[in-house]
Amino acid sequence: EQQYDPRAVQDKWQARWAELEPFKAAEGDDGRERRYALDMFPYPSGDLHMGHAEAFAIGDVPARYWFQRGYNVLHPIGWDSFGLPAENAAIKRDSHPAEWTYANIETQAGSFHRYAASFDWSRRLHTSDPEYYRWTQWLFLRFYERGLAYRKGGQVNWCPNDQTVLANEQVVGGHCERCGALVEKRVLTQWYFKITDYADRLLDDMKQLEGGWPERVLLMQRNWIGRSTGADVDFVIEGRDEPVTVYTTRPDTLYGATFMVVAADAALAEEIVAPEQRAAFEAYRDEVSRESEIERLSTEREKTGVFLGRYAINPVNGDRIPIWASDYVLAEYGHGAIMAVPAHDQRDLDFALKFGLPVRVVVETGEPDPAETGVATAGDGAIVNSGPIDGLAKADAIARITALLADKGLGKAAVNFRLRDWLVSRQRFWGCPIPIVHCPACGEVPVPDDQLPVTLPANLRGSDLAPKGTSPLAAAEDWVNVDCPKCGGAAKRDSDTMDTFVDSSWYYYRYCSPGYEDGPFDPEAVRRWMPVDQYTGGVEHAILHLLYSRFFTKVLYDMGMVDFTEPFTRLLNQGQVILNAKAMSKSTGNLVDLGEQISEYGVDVVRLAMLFSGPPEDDIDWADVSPSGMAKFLTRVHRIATEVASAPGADPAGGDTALRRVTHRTIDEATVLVEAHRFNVAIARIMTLVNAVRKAIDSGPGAGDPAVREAAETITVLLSLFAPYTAEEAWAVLGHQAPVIRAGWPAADPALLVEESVTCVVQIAGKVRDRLEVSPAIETAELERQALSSPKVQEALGGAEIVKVIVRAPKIVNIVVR
Ligand code: ANZ
Ligand code: ZN
Repeated sequence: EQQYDPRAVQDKWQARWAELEPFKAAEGDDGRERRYALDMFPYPSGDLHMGHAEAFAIGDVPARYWFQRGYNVLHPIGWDSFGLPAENAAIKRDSHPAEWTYANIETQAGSFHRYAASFDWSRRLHTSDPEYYRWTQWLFLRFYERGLAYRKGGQVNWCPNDQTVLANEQVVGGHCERCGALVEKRVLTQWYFKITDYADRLLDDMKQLEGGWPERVLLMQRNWIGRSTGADVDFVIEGRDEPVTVYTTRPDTLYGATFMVVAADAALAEEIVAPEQRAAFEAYRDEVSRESEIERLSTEREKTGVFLGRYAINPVNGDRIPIWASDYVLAEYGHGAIMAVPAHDQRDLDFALKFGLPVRVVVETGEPDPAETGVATAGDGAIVNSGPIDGLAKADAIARITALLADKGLGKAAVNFRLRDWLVSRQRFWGCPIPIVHCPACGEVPVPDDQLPVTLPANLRGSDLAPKGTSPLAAAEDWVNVDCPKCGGAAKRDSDTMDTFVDSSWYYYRYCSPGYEDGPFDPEAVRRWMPVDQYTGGVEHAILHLLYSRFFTKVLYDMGMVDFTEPFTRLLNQGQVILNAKAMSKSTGNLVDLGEQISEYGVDVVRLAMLFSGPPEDDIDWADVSPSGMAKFLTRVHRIATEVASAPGADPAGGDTALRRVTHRTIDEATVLVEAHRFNVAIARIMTLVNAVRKAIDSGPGAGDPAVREAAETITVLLSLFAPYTAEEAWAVLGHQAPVIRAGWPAADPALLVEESVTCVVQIAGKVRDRLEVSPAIETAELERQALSSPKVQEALGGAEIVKVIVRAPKIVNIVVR
């Protein structure tokens, strides 16, 4: 007998699929149910690695399951092909970023084919293609018209290594998300998308995602948006006409406000500082400008600050309180100034104790005096030392004081968000050009739609692209100088490019109607396919990409272009592939090479090992997986198919009922498990069925038994989701002409799902009239129904009047007649 080698069958089936195109989505409506399975599209950095292999194996299962069920499935692929690595490679190799990018895309596409990904290749897109980014620019202009894309000057995050600005979302722990450099602050004029206009809806619409998205992703988004409720309170400043507004979540503690703190880098501090304190203030402010936001918000660090030499009046008790500047208050949050309540806020207390400022308790929590212990009391308790609100509990006190302030015109209820507008301009070359022209006479002028796309110049390469702090496009004279679209005068193109997260915020719409010429997508096609039923990708996108995509979708909804408000119904975040507990990443290198694994074991073994190792959300330690165990399993499956195929035909009426029960229970459970994304358990069930078949062949009715064939075919179809090449091969061995992808999904026979049965005796007036085979778990009402509808019972009753039915499930039914 020949040994089964999973590698030997790959090319044959690959060619067959290429010919049949079984993964092509059907246009139009053919009456079938539709499903959209989406994988986060890759960045073309070199060839596919183990992380891709895992993510795409996981994403392939629901898609193949839906194909198998006969649904019309959209399972597309494309590339997120703008971005810095291409540009850095081009600088190093003295080439154009497109060369590196498109070469890598071809390599990855070849690997995806080999890896048996069930993609509809006809919808392939690349975000760096002019026919794609034409529509990214078109969307930018629609945002611009709606006031959702705007330019403003201000402090921004600057990566000194990549020489470009970064969005807040791209700063992780004070470092550049991409290169790890310590992020600096710079004051620059940049483009922003007004995502803050959508903060409430981004939060509220999460209700639609509960149950479909991982709880932790929803939590991360909720925290990132960071809605807080409280009040704005106006403080009069001595010697200044305008009062200063502070935002507080605890207006109930207003009587305990003993000083005020202004962000050291806020314009207000600069404006109000008294002359004698100016030198000290400026020295301090310069220090602060070098700190990261993380450092500033740290509760561990010793507090620093400087007195501004000015006083404010507490609006409820008239106290004259000093105004300080410090780094622990952020210029960009709330109003950039706070009322400090040291007794009940730890940071305020640390500051008060450091600088000898008064501490006044206004909530009686029963805890020791904060001024003594250095621990602020944040618990609930009755309000004290607070005039008209004394004795009230927190919620009542907040309501009361807010109303009082509102009456006097000194404040109002307020909501604040942590979310900031999305900084979208980048000073780099390999991105989507911003379609705006700056004209000395007309100002910002949008490039007319019929002049899109504004394409990148092809003649810049190598050192032309080296980071210099301004976009390399600004130096491309023949590109940047244009006539103003409005007045025809000499003008300049905006030379920044868009954050690549703009490109990826809408690619899944383009898949619905690739090549559509009249807009970014055909609204009809989007109505048919969207929202995405299943989105698979890494949890590293829990905030950035998913939040931006949700934002885009809401804007498209407001533009009347789509009729739903959330793009992704269900989200699955796969774990990482690690080795000996070390993550494989850019810094540690790819510890296991995907290409080598595939050459050694074959695609099916690698896929199966990935999927069998644990729940898809968990990390896979490649040191713990057993490719050889998977190879043995596939060999067993193949051997069963061979034996069944060559067995002499047996009596078709025969059939091992015990085996049939196992088969149908496996179908039933595998269906539920696949839908619940418990792929590893589904595979374990298939393995159990394989064992049962082996036993039936060796020491049961033998390979010719119809129940054995049924089981072998079931194994093959179920396995096609996880090890598609082997499944096709086994299916052909079993004698089928059409591929297994066309075999449909098996249906479990409910009669065979009954665990085991017990005999129930049905008596009429004490005499046994029938015996029923029922499930041991049968419910009383169902058993009564079955007993009464039994023909034998009906006959014995012969029209007699039933007085009572006594049911002792599952064993006895007693019918009392008159
Ligand atoms: C007085 C107070 C008393 C406060 C108390 C808290 C506790 P969230 O929940 O994050 O919105 N705050 C306001 N603006 C700030 C800024 N720009 N930088 C740093 N801190 C700021 O936090 C709101 C609370 O954080 C506000 O409520 C304010 O301190 C502070 F027992 O006001 B609170
Ligand atoms: Zn002009």
